[in-house]
Amino acid sequence: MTRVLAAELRLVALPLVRPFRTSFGEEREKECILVRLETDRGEGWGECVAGPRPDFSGEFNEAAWLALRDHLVPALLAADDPRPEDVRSLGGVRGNRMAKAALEMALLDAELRAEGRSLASFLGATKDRVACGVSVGIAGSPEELVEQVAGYLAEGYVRVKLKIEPGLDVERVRAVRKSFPDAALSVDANAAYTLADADVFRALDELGLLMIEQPLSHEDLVDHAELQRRLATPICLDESIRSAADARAAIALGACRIVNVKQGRVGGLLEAVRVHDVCRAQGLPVWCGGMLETGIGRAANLALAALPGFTLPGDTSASGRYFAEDLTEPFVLGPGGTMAVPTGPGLGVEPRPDRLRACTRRVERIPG
Ligand code: OSB
Ligand code: MG
Repeated sequence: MTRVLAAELRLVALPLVRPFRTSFGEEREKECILVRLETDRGEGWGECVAGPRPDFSGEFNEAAWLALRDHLVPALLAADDPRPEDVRSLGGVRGNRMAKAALEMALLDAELRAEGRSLASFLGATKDRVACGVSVGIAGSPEELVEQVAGYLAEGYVRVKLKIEPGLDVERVRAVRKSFPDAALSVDANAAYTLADADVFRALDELGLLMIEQPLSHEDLVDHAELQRRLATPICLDESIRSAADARAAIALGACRIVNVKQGRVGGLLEAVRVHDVCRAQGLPVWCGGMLETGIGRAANLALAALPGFTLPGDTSASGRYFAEDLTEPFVLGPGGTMAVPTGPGLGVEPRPDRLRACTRRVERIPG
């Protein structure tokens, strides 16, 4: 039995160590909403993966703030004994998955902390360390890209994902492949291509890539299936998979052979486990994606990535790949390019008060 007494929404911003450019835009800082729940059993923290603009998804920070403040949090405060599994249909709210995921994370954190149980153990983790890859933004030049990749490989990352967009693709990836013939490489197009880009895909198919992530529109599973039939390289879906039902549809259509699981994109950790379960039952490998999270969301991602179906390295990079100073104690890359899964109760991490103060743009408390 848990009673939620109040919620606090907090907009934070952290400068990125280097700009992160994708096919849909460039970020110089990480701006996101943190949720802190006060319950009769203690507090819990959640992080929303939405960004400042509706580009990766239709959700963005100002909209997620309103969805939380005016709809989701009031419904949570009105509920008797709200369970984490209730959050997906809380208040009859449709969509707004990233906002719901943040709230679910905070509720799980509060409950698990009260029980003294780690999130990883609750979700069904079978590993205490996870293999880590790194996602490399579109660089200023091929030379700059090769230099960045060299740095990440030297740090120990076991898989490198290159962001691509039309015109900044085959030549860039070839340059990296030539410099690192044996590296585990993948590319992520963030939905920037169409089936008319057959030449690009034919060329990428020759470069020994682990996968091509979200090449086509987030809404087009049929075209992804058509493209997958033409390629030897597995397609991995990210934006297209918003639920376990989407994963079932994508697999049934042959639209992908790998799935990127992001708890925020699918509406929470519990749905992320269901996506994992669907894929595992069908024999598809999954891996844990990222949204440049602070240490709060990173802790949740690492717990998820410790489930048995996460057989490929994730975008779960160390704090230092993103921030000079994280909100939490920093996550660091360890032996063999692996990172430790947090073992403390709940998320196993907390924001440092000094860092919270330094990074906060706005706070609003919603009393019960
Ligand atoms: O498509 O995976 C993506 C970051 C923001 C939005 C979308 C994506 C990404 C990344 C970064 O690739 C992954 C990370 O290091 O967190
Ligand atoms: Mg992606």
